[in-house]
Amino acid sequence: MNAPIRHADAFHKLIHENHMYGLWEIASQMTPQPRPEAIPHLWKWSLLERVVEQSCTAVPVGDERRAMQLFNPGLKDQWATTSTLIAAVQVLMPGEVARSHRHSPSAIRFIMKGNGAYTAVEGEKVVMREGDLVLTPSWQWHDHGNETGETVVWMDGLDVPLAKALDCIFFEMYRERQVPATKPVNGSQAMYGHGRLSPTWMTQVSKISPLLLYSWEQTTEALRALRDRDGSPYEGVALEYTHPQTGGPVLPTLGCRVQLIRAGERLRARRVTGSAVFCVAQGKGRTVIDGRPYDWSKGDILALPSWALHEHANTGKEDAILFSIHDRPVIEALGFYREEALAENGGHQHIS
Ligand code: GTQ
Ligand code: FE2
Repeated sequence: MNAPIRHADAFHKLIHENHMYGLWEIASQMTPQPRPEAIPHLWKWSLLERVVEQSCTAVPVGDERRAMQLFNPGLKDQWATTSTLIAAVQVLMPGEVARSHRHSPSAIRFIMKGNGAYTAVEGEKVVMREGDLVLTPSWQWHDHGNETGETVVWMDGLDVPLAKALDCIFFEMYRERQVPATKPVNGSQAMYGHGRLSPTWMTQVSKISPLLLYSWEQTTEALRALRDRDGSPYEGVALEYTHPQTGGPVLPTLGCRVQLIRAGERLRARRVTGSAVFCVAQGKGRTVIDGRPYDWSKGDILALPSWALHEHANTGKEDAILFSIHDRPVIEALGFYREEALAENGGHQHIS
C-alpha cells in the first residue's frame, strides 16, 4: 500500500536534488492571466521636488549622474519601475557636466523643469526645453551639460530591466569627460524634424529613430490640432512619437506617447499587456487602477504594470497632458499584445 507513495517521495527528492521539478508542482505559475509583481505606484511631485532640491546639496555629479531611480515597491530592491522599464528623476545644476558614457539599454529624457541644458549624443548637442523628448539610443555616447543659470530636471526612461532580463547589459565610460562636439547643434532635428517629409538621400534606415529631439512646441501643436476629434475612448487624444522614416516607435524596445485628456473628460477602463510609466506634463486628473484611485497633477510620475485595469479622468479645469513611456514595441514584436476593455458599469470601475 505505502510502496507507491514512498516511491513518489523518493522520486521527488531525486529530481529536486538534481535541479528539476515536475510540471504538476509548478503548474500554478502558468496563470490564467498576467500577475505582475510590480504594483501601481504614484510618486507625487511634492515629494520629488523635495528630493530634487535636497539632491543638489547632498550629492555631486561625479562619474555617475544625479538621477534618483524610481524603484517599484512590489519589485523588492530591483532596479525597475515596472518589469521592463526604469524611470528616474535627474537633476543637473548650472555649470555641471555628467560624464560621457554609453550603454546597451536605450534611454529617453522628458524635460520636466528648466530650459537650455543639453544632452550630447555622439558629439551632437541636443538642447532641452521643458516638455521636450530627447533620445539617447542604445550604445550611443552621451553626456549632459548645463551652461545655463538654472537647474534642470528631467525624467529618464530606460529599458534596463528588460535588457537585464535578457542578459544584454553592456556599459562603458568614455575616456574623457565629454565627446568632442563634432556635429551641428540640434542637427538631427534640422535633418529629420519635418514630420512626414524625410530627406531622400539619407538612405540608411535603422530601427532607432534618427531624430533625437521631439520638441514640446510640435507636440502641443499636434495635440491642439486634434483636440476636437473623438480620440480613443480609453486614451483620449493619444499620440505616439514616431520614427520619421518608418512611422514605427522611436526605439526598438521603448515607445513614447503623449495624451490629451480634455477638461471634463472621463475615459473608459481597459487593460493591455505591457507596462508603462506616466509623467504628468499638465493639468490634474485621476487614474483608477484595479479599483484604486491615484490623483495626479503636474510633475507626478505613475507606474502602470502589465494587465492592470486602468482608466484616466481629468478632474481639473484645464486640459491635462500625460507623457508616457511603454514597452509595447517589444510586446508587439513578440506577438504578446492583448487588450481587454471593461464592459460592465459603462466602462468604469468601482473604487474600492
Ligand atoms: O543620464 O545617461 O537615470 O545612464 C540611468 C542611467 C540616467 C543617463 C539614468 C543613465 C542615465
Ligand atoms: Fe546613460
